[in-house]
Amino acid sequence: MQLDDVTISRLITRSFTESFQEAMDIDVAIGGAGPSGMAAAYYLAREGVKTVIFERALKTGGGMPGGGMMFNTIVVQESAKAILDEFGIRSCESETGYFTADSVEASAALCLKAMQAGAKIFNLMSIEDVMIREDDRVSGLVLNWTAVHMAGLHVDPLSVRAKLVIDATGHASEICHIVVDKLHGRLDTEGGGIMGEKSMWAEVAEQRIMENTREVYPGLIVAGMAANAVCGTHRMGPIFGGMLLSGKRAAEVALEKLKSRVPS
Ligand code: 48F
Repeated sequence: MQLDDVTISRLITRSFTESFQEAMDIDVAIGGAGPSGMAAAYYLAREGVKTVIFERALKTGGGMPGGGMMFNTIVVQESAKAILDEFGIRSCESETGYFTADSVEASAALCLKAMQAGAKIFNLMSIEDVMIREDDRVSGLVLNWTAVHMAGLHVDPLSVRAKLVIDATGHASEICHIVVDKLHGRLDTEGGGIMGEKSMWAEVAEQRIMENTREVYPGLIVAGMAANAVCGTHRMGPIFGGMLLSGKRAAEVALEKLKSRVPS
């Protein structure tokens, strides 16, 4: 069989368009394919929830592949070891009782498992706005190509509708920022706004992340480092148990909300 360049191009554009159309009306839209977003996607998709991640970068993994200061190893505490095992991520127990894992393997496993559970990831797309309707709840995302942003082009975006949105955009907590900056929305945080992350303190940061992982605005759940940044808690650096546990927790919160939601 002769390889035809145009057939290849047709297949790519048709397959992409079909998947993107599928992604336009979904249960949960997740901003960011870092560890917390991909863990959340896995736990949602395996329950049959239509879940899509929109990721700005070319590659998935967020801050995980970089390990600590480019030493590409992550540390995970005992409480999250079961999640490493569930994703098939090999780890080594150290004499301190912490586990180490290869940060590249961990990122790849999170991505593969989330997708094989049924989640879809669109890379190279940036969330630039949220969709809000009369009930004043986040009901979708507004997207554009990252390349459009990088080139500073004036190109209008496209929208996707979602029953729930998870902000897993990391330190920048970009979706929460949109809600506060554009809509002057009051978040469920101590001061009603984005409290801002505090300096590195793994012990406190990893403890608080679970209570910080919650719905902070109608229709908007916050996960991972964004949860700590929004709630004014410390950062934790290259320990990743909290990211995995927070992703799982965000999925549980979303599942509860979806169950109690009145069908529209
Ligand atoms: O930063 P990131 O890895 O977030 P996370 O899941 O994990 C945090 C850790 O990596 C580390 C840490 C923990 O130990 O402190 O930093 O909370 O992944 C966030 C992803 O979101 C993407 C970004 O490219 C990254 O891959 N992202 C950020 N803003 C947007 C976005 C946006 N507006 N649209 C789409 N993707």
